[in-house]
Amino acid sequence: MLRGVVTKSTGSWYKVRLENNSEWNCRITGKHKLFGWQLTNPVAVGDYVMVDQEGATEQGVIKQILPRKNYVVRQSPRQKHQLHLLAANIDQACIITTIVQPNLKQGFIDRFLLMTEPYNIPVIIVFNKSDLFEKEETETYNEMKDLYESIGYEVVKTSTLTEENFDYIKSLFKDKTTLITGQSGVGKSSLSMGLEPTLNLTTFEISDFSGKGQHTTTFAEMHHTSFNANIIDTPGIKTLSFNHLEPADIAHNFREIFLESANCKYANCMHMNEPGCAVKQAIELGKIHELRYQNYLQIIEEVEDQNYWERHKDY
Ligand SMILES: Nc1nc2c(ncn2[C@@H]2O[C@H](COP(=O)(O)OP(=O)(O)OP(=O)(O)O)[C@@H](O)[C@H]2O)c(=O)[nH]1
Ligand SMILES: [Mg+2]
Ligand SMILES: [Zn+2]
Repeated sequence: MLRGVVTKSTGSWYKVRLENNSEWNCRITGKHKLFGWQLTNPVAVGDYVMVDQEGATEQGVIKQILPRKNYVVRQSPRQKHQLHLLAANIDQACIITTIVQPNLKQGFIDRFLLMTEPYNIPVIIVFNKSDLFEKEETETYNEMKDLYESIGYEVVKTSTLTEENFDYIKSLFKDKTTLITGQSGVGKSSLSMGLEPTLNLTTFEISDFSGKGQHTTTFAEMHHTSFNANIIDTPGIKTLSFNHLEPADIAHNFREIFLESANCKYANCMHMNEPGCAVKQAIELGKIHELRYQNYLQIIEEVEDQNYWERHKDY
């Protein structure tokens, strides 16, 4: 058997880069689960695997998935009761977002952070298309930068047209494996290509009508760059739901809310209407941002609704 890393995942076959740098197309057999949940893709980009050659050409079968140091997993958008692995064994994640074209969806940032917090994966939030920023957009950017930096995430703006901060972003990516994520049309593939012009990825004009992306990238793929970075370009995410989580998981993974909750009167405080809630007090004092709390409440509500229907579905 040979050891390699998965560089592309389509859900039915996988590209595996072996230690001698050759790339094989591989399939996998058997059923694979994560915490009893079925996976739409048992192997993720970034997974280390053992493969056996199959046939004479560069084809193989994945026989074993080696233990993961971390992974990013979401509820499958198509199969509600399955999980989808975005990537494994990453050093950091980079959320690409925009203020305009498409409009900022701050809730998406908070939802994405729920997937990286359990493993304390460092996150860089990149605001792309800074060439389109006018006064109002710059103000929004500064507010977002203050908010996310205050809770410990790196925030930087860039533009694939002006190449603002490209050197800095390259220095952040160098010697690391970075998962690039974000909604469709924000410029994930454009940024990967801007940083590494030898890459040849497909990008697409966002539709003028809706301002939405077209979901141009369809499979996750890891690219190695000349400045020794592994960049994982991924398809745009439409929505992120968290059926597989409990309300307490949400409370634990909003970083600043969790920190403050040590001071709540009740150990199991969910920061709704309980007396002596330190989180609500921190919001009033401006220590916790109201937008983060609103997103927290909304996700808790979704998860609770979901759990309710799950428990009662047989009646
Ligand atoms: N004005 C401006 N347009 C940009 C910038 N970066 C990317 N674009 C444009 O945004 C559109 C979408 O870019 P893509 O790189 O395909 O976006 P993506 O995030 O990879 O989209 P999906 O693959 O669908 O998830 C293209 O028309 C790009 O030319 C930027 O910095 N400024
Ligand atoms: Mg793309
Ligand atoms: Zn509380």
